Amino acid sequence: MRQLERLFRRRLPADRLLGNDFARQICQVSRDIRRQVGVLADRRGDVQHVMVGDARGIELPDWGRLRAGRGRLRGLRCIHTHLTDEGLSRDDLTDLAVLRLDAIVSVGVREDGLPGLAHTATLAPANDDGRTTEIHAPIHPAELDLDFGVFIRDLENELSATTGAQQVGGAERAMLISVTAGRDRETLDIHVEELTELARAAGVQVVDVITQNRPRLDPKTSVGSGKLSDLVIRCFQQDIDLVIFDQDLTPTQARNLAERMELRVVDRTQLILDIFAQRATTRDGKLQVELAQLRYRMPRLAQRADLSLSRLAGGIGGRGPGETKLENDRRRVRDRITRLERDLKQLAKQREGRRRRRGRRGVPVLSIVGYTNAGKSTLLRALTQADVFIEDKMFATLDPVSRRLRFPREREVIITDTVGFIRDLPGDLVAAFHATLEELVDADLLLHVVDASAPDFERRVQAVHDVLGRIGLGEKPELLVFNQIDKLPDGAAPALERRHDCVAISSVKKQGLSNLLSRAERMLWDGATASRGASPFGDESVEPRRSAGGGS
Ligand SMILES: Nc1nc2c(ncn2[C@@H]2O[C@H](COP(=O)(O)OP(=O)(O)OP(=O)(O)O)[C@@H](O)[C@H]2O)c(=O)[nH]1
Ligand SMILES: [Mg+2]
Repeated sequence: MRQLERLFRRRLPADRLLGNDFARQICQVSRDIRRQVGVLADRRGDVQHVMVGDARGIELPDWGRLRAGRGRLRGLRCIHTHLTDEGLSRDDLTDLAVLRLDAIVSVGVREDGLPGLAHTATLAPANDDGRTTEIHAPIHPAELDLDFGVFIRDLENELSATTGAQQVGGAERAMLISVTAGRDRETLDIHVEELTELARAAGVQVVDVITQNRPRLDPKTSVGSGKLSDLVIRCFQQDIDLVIFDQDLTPTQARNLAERMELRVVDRTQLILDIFAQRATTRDGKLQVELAQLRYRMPRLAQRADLSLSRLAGGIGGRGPGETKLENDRRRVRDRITRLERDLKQLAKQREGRRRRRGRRGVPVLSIVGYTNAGKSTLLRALTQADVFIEDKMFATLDPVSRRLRFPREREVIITDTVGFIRDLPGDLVAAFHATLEELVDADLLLHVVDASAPDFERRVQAVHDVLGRIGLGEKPELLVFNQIDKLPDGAAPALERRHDCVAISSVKKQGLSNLLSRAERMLWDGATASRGASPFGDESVEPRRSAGGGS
């Protein structure tokens, strides 16, 4: 104990990584007690911590949430002994990365208690070969003549040069991670591309994309633990502080990852929720998003009430459901959920009233549905000249918009545009958006808009059908509308029309719209009239019916 305590009073030479006297001293203690011994020393050379491990390992103190500055090292170096002269271990390198140490050094202890070789690693600035650490050649402490003061100043300059240059417009810098259990390459690419689009829609700058194929996802951290320390360093090198997982993370995985990476970690569901939170403008929309966010957070709160919420639950750029509501208190969250549910029920009742009045007037309803970014709002605008928000971003539309549309022969319908769908739409979101989606219940015909230029359009059609099925609308009559045909090569559109029994249009170029209207008209009036021999538009008078060859 006395010898260990004496280590605190030691001062390392400030301009040297490690003096030989010091190496002798920790090696001596280490051999006496047959355990690893280590210190953390600051830039002045003062020993800040003394650590004692066992024969094979040593644990560094837990800094909690204290973080080094952006692109900065922590100003501490770790010097510790290894009872056998095997060099730095994987754990050593992980500590170097996660704790952003100036350097980590292991000194082998010889049988006679004298120091053997010193193995040193430092973090590498971003480089083309994807190297994350610099492993220096092993050298005896007595021969170590590196000027550490100069070395660390240069390293920090290099680090801040690479990170500083990458700073663009203040957008958050993110790494995307897709861990797949036996998915094929093509599916993986599509998933990554979609996640990139989602990130872009959330206003995040994607700096790095990592994919990993594992036979099985790691239940604790999703990615394997070896990969994890690599990821931490890559994030550090590229000044990334947000990690987005394509796979939904369990509360346990999210917590483990946030703790081990010392970074903010979100999954796809959270990302989508965040986009929704940014886009919600109406009272309905805002309440629904908040409800979905809280439901998502609830099990994560329940797990660990004491963990700082900012990292686990915070949205992109800290846009959660408001600071005051981010109470780290399950009961309050539950109360809030109950209130939101009540308010939303109230609003749903009002909407129901509006719908019934509309229904009595006998105006049929055409609802535009489809995958997000397919061009639904563009179609609404092309048909009605409505001034709606259109953007080449996912989930541009959140709140439903309805317009009157005059058909030829003086017939009138109401046409509505609403939130787009996506594959694996999170359950909480479907539940929370029930109020909005139930507008679709009244639809007499669904115009299912498909981006015909998407390579995976068939999967998207399937994803939309899945969501429709989940909200109980799988049997609604549907007209498939293949949009964006202006992007296709000549002759492709007629082929699509034949193969999928759809109408092919371009909302932007306003091609095929009259064809679309006459098909819709036939399905609304003639088709239903033929089957029922009566006016189709009394309340509840339309028999659910899928269009022939709905393409599903
Ligand atoms: N080339 C081409 N682009 C189109 C067409 N229709 C829509 N777009 C573009 O596709 C992008 C998405 O259009 P939106 O109308 O916002 O799509 P949306 O389906 O409403 O999307 P969300 O509301 O985000 O789900 C925009 O950049 C449109 O300009 C089309 O027929 N041709
Ligand atoms: Mg839209």
